[in-house]
Amino acid sequence: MATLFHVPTSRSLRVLWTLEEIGATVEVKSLGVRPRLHEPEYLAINPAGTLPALIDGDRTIYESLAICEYLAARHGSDLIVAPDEPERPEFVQWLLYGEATLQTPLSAMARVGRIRNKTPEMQAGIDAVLADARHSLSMRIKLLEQRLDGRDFLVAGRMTLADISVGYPLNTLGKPDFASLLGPRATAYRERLLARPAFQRAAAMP
Ligand SMILES: N[C@@H](CCC(=O)N[C@@H](CS)C(=O)NCC(=O)O)C(=O)O
Repeated sequence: MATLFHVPTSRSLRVLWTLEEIGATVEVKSLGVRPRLHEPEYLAINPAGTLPALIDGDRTIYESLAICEYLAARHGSDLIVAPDEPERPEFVQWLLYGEATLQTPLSAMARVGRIRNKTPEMQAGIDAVLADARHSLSMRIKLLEQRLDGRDFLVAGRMTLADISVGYPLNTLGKPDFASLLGPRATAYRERLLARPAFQRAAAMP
């Protein structure tokens, strides 16, 4: 059985959510802490120190969405929009949008938020990064808001990995600081995704 390396609230949530949607299981190894600096055993598996990683036999996969795609394909799941379906290009676009475009300003905010022992000059720089990231995020959410006009899901009229990809940063956007960035469609979409039993079960994994 494949093994997933997981930290609650990390991007391994996407993988657990995918598994719950499919009704499939893997062995889950919960590391409990940020592994990058503290877990030599994990660094031997993934020298980049990022989560998640999946080991399946002699294969290791590191990117959360590559792992989701790998597992969904192996189970023949319609969470993947197949190459011969009309909305395949939109599927790939939104699959990448969740990580490469929506998540990046959030990651920048989290990264500068971890800086300790700040001087006033550093704080001014951090505030500038935070303001810039927030502005990017607000612009990037506008495209999502537009896409959701008349749609319950992002592509193909059904739940796909694109929704799981975008659902991960949307989950973070529940914090009060961010509520004003989401328009009415993105707010309702976020609530629909997070209410899915598969998401609820995945998010409850320790
Ligand atoms: N694009 C990668 C990003 C992986 C990533 O940055 N994961 C975070 C946790 S959500 C992490 O491991 N951060 C630790 C670090 O930045 O060193 C993916 O989707 O798997």
